[in-house]
Amino acid sequence: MTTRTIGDITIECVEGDIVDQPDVDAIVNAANAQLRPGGGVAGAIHRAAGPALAEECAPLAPIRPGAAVITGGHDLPNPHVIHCLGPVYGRDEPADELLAACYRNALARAEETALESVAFPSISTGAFGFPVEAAAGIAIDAVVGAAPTLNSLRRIRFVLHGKGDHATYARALEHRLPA
Ligand code: AR6
Repeated sequence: MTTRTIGDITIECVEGDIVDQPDVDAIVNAANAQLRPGGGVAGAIHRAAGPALAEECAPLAPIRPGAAVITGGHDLPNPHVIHCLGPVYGRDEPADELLAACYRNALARAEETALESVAFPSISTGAFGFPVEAAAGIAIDAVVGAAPTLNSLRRIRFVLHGKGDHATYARALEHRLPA
């Protein structure tokens, strides 16, 4: 695990599975516009949460790239899920700004609900094709940039699938907040 603190907020990068983070108040979904179960992160979250999650999501859809909405966690160990629609790389522009907006809007939903902890996957870097190196820099910049404005959040975790993505996010965090 790679960890940095900024003010009283801890930012962590861990290798793991987004549906296996029982100690956080919300996990973030790399959703589709219709907020339906899909592949990747969305598939894993809907499988673990059970069908009631899709039922709660239906009236909130569709959402636009960069947007974030919050629901309950249903059968997940987490009380909440925050669903973000990342940009499809090469189609939704400006891609960098839309990706940053996902992270900022997810943090805003968490703060509105007075959450203390949230875990993000690497939004847009799977089916949506965003290059992970660039996405990691944008994600870390967005979270570190928002940190001074946060009131309730104390812990923000990035959960990366695989050693390569973990190393990329950890490097971006170390670069943005040198020890
Ligand atoms: N835990 C953590 N990371 C994961 C997990 C997991 N369980 N599963 C995959 N990843 P993606 P996107 C990584 O495709 O690019 C869906 O079909 C994965 O290796 O889930 O935003 C939706 O329905 C990759 O690095 O999200 C949408 O249509 C990253 O998470 C679309 O894909 C994101 O991969 C969203 O595409």
